[in-house]
Amino acid sequence: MPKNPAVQQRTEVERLAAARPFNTTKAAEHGADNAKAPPEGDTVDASSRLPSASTLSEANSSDKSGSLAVEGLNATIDTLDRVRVDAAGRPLTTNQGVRVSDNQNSLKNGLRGPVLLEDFVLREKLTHFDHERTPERIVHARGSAAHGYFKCYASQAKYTRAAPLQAAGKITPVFVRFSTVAGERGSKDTARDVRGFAVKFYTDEGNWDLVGNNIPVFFIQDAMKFPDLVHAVKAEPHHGMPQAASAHDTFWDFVSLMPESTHMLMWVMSDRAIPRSFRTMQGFGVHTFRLVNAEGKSVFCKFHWEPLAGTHSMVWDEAVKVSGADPDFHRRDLWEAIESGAYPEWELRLQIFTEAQAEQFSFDVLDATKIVPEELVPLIPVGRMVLNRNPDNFFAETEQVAYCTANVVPGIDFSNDPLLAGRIHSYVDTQISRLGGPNFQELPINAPIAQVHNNQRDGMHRQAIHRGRVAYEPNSLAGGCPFQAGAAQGFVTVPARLRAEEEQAKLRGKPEKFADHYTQATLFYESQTPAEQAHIRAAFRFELSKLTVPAIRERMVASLRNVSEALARELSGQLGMATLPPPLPRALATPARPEVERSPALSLSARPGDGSIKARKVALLVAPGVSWALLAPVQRALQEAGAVARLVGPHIGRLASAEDTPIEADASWENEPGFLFDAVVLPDGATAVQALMRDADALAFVRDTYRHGKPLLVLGAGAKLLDQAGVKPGADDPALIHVKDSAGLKTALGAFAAAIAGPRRFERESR
Ligand code: HDE
Repeated sequence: MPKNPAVQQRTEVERLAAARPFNTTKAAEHGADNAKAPPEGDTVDASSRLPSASTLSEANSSDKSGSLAVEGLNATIDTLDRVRVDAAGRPLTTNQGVRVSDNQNSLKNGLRGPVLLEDFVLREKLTHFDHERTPERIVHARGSAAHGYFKCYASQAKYTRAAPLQAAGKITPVFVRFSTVAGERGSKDTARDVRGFAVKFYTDEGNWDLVGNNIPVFFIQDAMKFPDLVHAVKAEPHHGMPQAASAHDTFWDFVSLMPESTHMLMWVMSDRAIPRSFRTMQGFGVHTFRLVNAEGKSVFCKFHWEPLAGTHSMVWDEAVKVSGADPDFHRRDLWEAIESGAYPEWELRLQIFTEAQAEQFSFDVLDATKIVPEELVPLIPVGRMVLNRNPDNFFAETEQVAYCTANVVPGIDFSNDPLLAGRIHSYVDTQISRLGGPNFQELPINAPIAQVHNNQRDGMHRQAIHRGRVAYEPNSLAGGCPFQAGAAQGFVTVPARLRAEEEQAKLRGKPEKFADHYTQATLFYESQTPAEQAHIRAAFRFELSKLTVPAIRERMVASLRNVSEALARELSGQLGMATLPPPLPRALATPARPEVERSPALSLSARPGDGSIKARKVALLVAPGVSWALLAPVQRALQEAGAVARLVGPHIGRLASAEDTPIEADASWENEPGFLFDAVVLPDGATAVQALMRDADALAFVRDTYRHGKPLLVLGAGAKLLDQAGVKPGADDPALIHVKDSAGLKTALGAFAAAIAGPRRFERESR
């Protein structure tokens, strides 16, 4: 007679429970020493799998239930292959898997009769469609993302036990989302705004999210002010305008009353806020974090992402025009670069300093409106990140990905930055409403690749099907599992101390050094090149000129007098202010003496990039009669260097060249105007040049390219176009390259490529 399984289960359950007569780790829950090094949980091995089963029927498998749970395995964290769907060769079905015979017509009572409520196919399709949108992110609504990996250069174990930094060559998968902040999900890419730079590392020890920006400081110092900041910068609530723009009263009203935002304002008014591409932005963790090694020793750390392609931005006129012609400009650029195999890359660099060093700094490292100048604490390169795969589905991945500053792994810890503390709360909270409940971590894009086992259960859209009846700890009925990992394996918070006695009280306030609002704003402005400074002034002028309340404008100019007298004076003149207002009173009468008064690293020009022109877009203007003999080798050379070389003509399609070779224009200046390209080639061929000279749009193409500081390669008679477009070149312009015939082509192409990879010629703006 086989044993009755129910009786056997009861017996084994009793044995397992009895094996744990008391909670052996209970005592270790108390006292300061235990608090720093919690023990591993107590476990008991079960003699079989029977005691932990939910049901005695678990071995009865089917196509849906599958077979027994594999011991210790959590299938919800498998690769995304598990949920990838490919309908090739498959018939259309309902969500219940029922094949749909007719996807064209509703079920009706007769051909001309009323539609029947019984039509479950129609109702399922419409119901699902009605709910296709989830609420958009309250900030950073518009974004684009890609998969990739992070590869460690060398072990950083002396600083941190974080899994991605443990060994040379170690690879960790990542999913990175770039975003604008203020605009809605359908807004434009090239708005003046800070960009989000959020990296999810799927490490062996759980997910680590480094949710940063492309600017290393922030507007505010305490999370308490975040809703105010966002309400001020988003479209004004009465009429819902302006979209994706800070140039309006409420934003400047708020920031001019919050002088701690001044440093960030300098960055946001600089070209950093109108990047050429996500690929050409730096990224920053912004806050001071901690790295913790296996001995529990910690250091402070700031995270920096350095783009291999260098830092490049747009000019304002270009950004405005691009936003109309291609609101998806950055999204398209990232997508196309990856599709073409030009994988964007960044190097991760760390600024590491001790608590003792931090105390000596003239600024507070817990203040997110301050940087740690690179000249004070150098950057250590620790690895590189490559984005090498576009998502399969924008919604399932880019939209549903949920980043959270609370997602850290052993080896990474927080500082006491009060802005960071608010973020640790806010991200989970917002995902719960945006993604409909507490189980958003189980969405495939959010699930870690590390095992997940805990006693959290139920809630909307639960995916995991837990075996057994135990959902609590301590337990004896599941042999104590899942058990507390303990200090050796688990995440242990650094037992950081508060130093000063007066800090050890419940209070609301800011440290004294937080009151220095202007020193680093001045450092940033003074560290820019003259062209960058001119752009900052122009941005302030534009934004402040949009205000309808003169008092706010005056308050802001008064505040800027504390940054740079020259900046404030020039602005007041350009804004038609009768007098220069007195400087805004400073919160800190005598600011601390800064360690660094000029930081060349803060200029975009400090990072020219690796010289590559991969995925850069070049327009080769064409018209009937164009000299193909000279143009064809240019196109070939650009393509060989990885650039996208497009023939842009008066219309798309076939045109005859001077040599009578038919050529195919793949764009027209109507559907892809000049400002969408990184550089332009003006062709040779008398008839073509004559035609181009008579075409106002072709001339605007040339003018914009020149004025936006971009390279032009001028072939033969194409030079006449410059004149006709009203371009008056300066004497020394390395980005304006002339070639008469094929003899000089090779050298010219070299110079052209260098100019495309290099900086813009800003001096042309004033010509
Ligand atoms: Fe965020 N932020 N934030 N933020 N943030 C969000 O989370 C918040 C801050 C950043 O691509 C929200 O999922 C508070 C600084 C990025 O999905 C929300 C505070 C930095 C992204 C939120 C800040 C950031 C967000 C909205 C002040 C740079 C987009 C949707 C205490 C270091 C991530 C969401 C993505 C998104 C709250 C300040 C970066 C509401 C309360 C500083 C890159 O939770």
